Amino acid sequence: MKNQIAPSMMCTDILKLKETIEVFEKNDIDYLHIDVMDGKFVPNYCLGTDYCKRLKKASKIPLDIHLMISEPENKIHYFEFSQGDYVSVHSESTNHLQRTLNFIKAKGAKAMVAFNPATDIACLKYVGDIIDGVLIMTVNPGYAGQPLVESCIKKITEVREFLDKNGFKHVEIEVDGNVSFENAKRMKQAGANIFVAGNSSIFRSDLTIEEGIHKLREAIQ
Ligand code: S6P
Ligand code: MG
Repeated sequence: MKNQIAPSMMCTDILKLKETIEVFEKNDIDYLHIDVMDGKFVPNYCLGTDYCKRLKKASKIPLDIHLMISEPENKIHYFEFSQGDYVSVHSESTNHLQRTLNFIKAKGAKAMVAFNPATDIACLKYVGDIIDGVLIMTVNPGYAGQPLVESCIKKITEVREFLDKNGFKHVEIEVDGNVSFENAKRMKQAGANIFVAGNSSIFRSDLTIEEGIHKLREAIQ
């Protein structure tokens, strides 16, 4: 499975957004990871519909919209996404997981189910046939720059094994939260192939974004 990098847009310097996107394009970045937070499903507020719309116009890099919102089935139609984009929905955020994933697929985009660190993965049995990806949160969602929840490394292995054994080998695994160079290596070994890059890798004060991308690529080779 192809290793891919999805920079977390909430970690970018908003005043340097244009230059940052140019660096991503020059370095063949795979997705722009957009954290959408509603202050309810998670304590924080972050990015939204207009931001997604503007980025879609500004760059050809596909979006990876991470919905951390309550009842996404009632709000997802406000977002613009299409073929090539990923949209992830938290299993804990809705009573209508399958319906919401189907809505994403009907738009031609790729659907992901997301799990908080303490959430069981049992629903994969019922949505495995719809999804293109599983997003494993390796920190509790809401903030960047948090420490890794160690038990989530084992969860990556469990998810990969479940998918492979049940006819869903094509389903990708994205990891999000403290994907440092060291952790990325372990996450890759456990079965992840899409890596959300934030403050622990490409947005660090001791490296340029480009240097961070190169170092992360080396780590997940
Ligand atoms: C957290 C959010 C993430 C963060 C990312 C930041 O709620 O979903 O996408 O932006 O984890 O990366 P880091 O390296 O600072 O943990
Ligand atoms: Mg995220």
